[in-house]
Amino acid sequence: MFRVEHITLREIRLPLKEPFRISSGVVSDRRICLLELTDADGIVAWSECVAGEKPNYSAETIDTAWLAIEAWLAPRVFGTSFDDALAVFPVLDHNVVGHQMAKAAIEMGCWDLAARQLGIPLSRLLGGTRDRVATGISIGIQSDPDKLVQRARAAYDAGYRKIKVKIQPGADVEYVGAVRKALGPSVHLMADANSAYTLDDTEHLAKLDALDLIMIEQPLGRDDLVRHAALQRQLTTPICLDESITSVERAEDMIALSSGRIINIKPGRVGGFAVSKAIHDVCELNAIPVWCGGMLESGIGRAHNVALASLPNFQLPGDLSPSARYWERDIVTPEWTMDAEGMVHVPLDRPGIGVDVDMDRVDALTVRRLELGHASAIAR
Ligand code: OSB
Ligand code: MG
Repeated sequence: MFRVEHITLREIRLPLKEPFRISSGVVSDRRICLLELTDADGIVAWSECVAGEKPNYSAETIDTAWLAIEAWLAPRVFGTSFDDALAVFPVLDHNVVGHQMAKAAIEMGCWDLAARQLGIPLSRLLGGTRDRVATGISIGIQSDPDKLVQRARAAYDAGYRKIKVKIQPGADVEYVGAVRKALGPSVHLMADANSAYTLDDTEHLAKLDALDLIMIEQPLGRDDLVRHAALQRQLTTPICLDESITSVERAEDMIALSSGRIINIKPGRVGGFAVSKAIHDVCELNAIPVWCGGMLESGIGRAHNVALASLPNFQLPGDLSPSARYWERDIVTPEWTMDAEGMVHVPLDRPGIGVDVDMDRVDALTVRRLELGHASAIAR
């Protein structure tokens, strides 16, 4: 049983080491919303809202999430006693359409709170069984194939167990082909289009089949489950859905329609851990492998993703790069690292997310802050 008494919302700005370009946009300075949740006993938990600055990946942005949390979502949890963390999502979801990333931020913070209260690692509260999780890298769109090959080679040498290359029309078959040629046939290679194509591109996308990719992620639009099914019938490469899967029902639809054969689970995209676990379970029943995606998280969001990726059906390497891939310095200690085998270790030696938040650094990076609590919820 737990009760959230207070949430401090903060926005920090964290500059990426280098801009990250995908087909729908580019980001260089990450605007990140952090939640610090406190319960009645003074236990403090953390979470991160993964919404970006612009609505290019989904309809949400950090500003819409901030509003949703302040106005509609946080007031629902204050003063409510929850039997367990699974009970939080239905309360946030009832009669609030969308805003999955805002819901997830609160919900995942509640999971950390529950784990800390029980004195167990977040991974284990979620049902995780692994001690280490395999890591892949997601490489943004580069100016030419040679640059991409350089990046991919460096990642392969560093030990990454999967190399994902962002693609868009004009930077696809030739680019990925150059990487396949340079790194050889055994490297686990994939491409992510972030919805950059339509069914008119079927013939062109089918050229990727010759490159023996482990999957192609989200080639078509987020609402295009039927069209993805048509495309999948024309490809030997498995389609993996990302943007399209926003709920358990969408995962079931993908399976029923054969719109794809793999799912990238991002807890932020689906409203948090309860839904992530349900998607994990439905996929396991249907022999659909899943892996944990990333949204350029800070060390706090990464902690949540690593905990989720320790569940059994996370069979493929996740987008869980170490801190140093993104930031000069992360906001947690220890920072996230990867061993020479491309594995990230699941922190199992302490309760909750398993890393400490560097408060001095967070304070220094904070550009806005809002205190939300039980009293203000009643006043509203
Ligand atoms: O499609 O997976 C994606 C980042 C921002 C928005 C969408 C995506 C991504 C990534 C980043 O691929 C993966 C990472 O966090 O390393
Ligand atoms: Mg993706």
